[in-house]
Amino acid sequence: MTLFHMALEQTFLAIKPDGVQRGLVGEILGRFERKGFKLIALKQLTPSRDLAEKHYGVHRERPFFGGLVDFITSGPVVAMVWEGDGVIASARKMIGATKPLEAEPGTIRGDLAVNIGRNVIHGSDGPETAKFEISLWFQSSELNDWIPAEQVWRVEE
Ligand code: 3AN
Repeated sequence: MTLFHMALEQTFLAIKPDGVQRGLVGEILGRFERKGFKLIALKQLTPSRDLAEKHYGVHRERPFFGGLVDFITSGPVVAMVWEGDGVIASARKMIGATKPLEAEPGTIRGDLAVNIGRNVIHGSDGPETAKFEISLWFQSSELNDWIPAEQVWRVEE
């Protein structure tokens, strides 16, 4: 049996207050579990304004920034780190387009959302963003390093 380590990526995902309020946490977690990604960290928190403004810093000048920060700080968010091959782009595909009406059926937003300001979930859009967002939302001690039995099957040749 040959064992080797694949180049794994990590991404930051967050179920926004609308997803939590609508009882979609289990549905969303299940999609990433069933896909085969590995859950590295998970917590529920109501973000501070400071955290939200840093997270959405690139949108600071946009007209919707104030409303976006108000919304994301309005209640509990489920923050997660997921790991896997190509997980950053794959999670974005599974999430779907920013505008839910443009998101394909089968995606989270395509199936579960209609409103751009209430689009259920956030996912990092690239490797640099993922690194920044993981370190913004989590302490390194909150990230769990573990090997699912399934990964041992996958690396067998
Ligand atoms: P995504 O979440 O798909 O990466 P971004 O990064 O362009 O999309 O936007 C971040 C968040 O800002 C979106 N998830 C959405 O909630 C909100 N947003 C983006 N564009 C608008 C808009 N035109 N009006 C209201 N909210 C918006």
